[in-house]
Amino acid sequence: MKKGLVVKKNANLFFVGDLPCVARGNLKESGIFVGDRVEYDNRTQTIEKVLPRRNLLIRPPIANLERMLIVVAPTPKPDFYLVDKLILFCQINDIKPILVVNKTDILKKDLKDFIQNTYSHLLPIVCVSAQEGEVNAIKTEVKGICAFAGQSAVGKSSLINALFDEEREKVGQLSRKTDRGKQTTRLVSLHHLGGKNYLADTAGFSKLDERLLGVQERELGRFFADFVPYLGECEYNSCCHIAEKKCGVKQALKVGKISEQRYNSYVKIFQTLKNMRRVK
Ligand SMILES: Nc1nc2c(ncn2[C@@H]2O[C@H](COP(=O)(O)OP(=O)(O)O)[C@@H](O)[C@H]2O)c(=O)[nH]1
Ligand SMILES: [Mg+2]
Ligand SMILES: [Zn+2]
Repeated sequence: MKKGLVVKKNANLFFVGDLPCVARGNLKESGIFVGDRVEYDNRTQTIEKVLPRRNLLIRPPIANLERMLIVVAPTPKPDFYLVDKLILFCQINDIKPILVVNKTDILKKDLKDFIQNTYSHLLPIVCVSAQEGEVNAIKTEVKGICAFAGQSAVGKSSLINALFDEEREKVGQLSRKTDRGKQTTRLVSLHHLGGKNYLADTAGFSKLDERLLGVQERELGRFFADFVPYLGECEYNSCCHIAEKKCGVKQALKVGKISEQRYNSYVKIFQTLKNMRRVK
């Protein structure tokens, strides 16, 4: 029996590398995902077994994700609330986040400075331009199974095409309103970048629903890596860092050690989670 990686799924066919395979009779097809490591018989082209996973994401459907490359760009107007939600999602699911700033050909200094000041202490930042073909900085960040995430039209598909120097993903189609429906159902496939390194283009993370975070609002603070050093200075262990008087996080915000962007995202996620629980 051989071991391999599912890089693409097409109806009932699973591609283990280049080899199209079907699932063995008692294996549910709905239980095999792109990113799964499997045991397969290359003679009968049958997947016999799915090996244990490190994680499994449902939207987009992908297994064993190790790194998420969160893409932002000057256009469309950056949604840093989405960036903060994606970073949080990575923290919760033990995925390493990386920030990719695309379209540096039109990037203004103000935005670049804001991104550096807000995020450089939290995660690696790489600056690229799919249009100019300056994308090599991404390659060093792709280790294991990785996926792009971010708003529609920031250039994720363009980056894939620039990285592989051929048209592998459709560019621009998502910005048309009529194609909105397509983006969430689109299939995910892993592009091989050499060795054990793979990169997926995804559209499913473009609006991360707070419900998918799977945490209670009171647990949130410890998933904000930039809050953690100050949690010990809160008066109460159960501090929400919002209305309390003696709060390490609010003090750090006041003296500029925590950015307003990050704090505002925290409050917004906190309130959203709280309200969701109320209507349940
Ligand atoms: N100026 C500029 N435009 C880009 C760059 N990369 C992508 N675009 C444009 O951004 C639009 C959306 O690109 P696309 O790859 O479809 O974005 P996606 O929705 O994130 O996959 C297209 O019109 C691209 O031509 C870049 O580096 N610079
Ligand atoms: Mg795309
Ligand atoms: Zn506090």
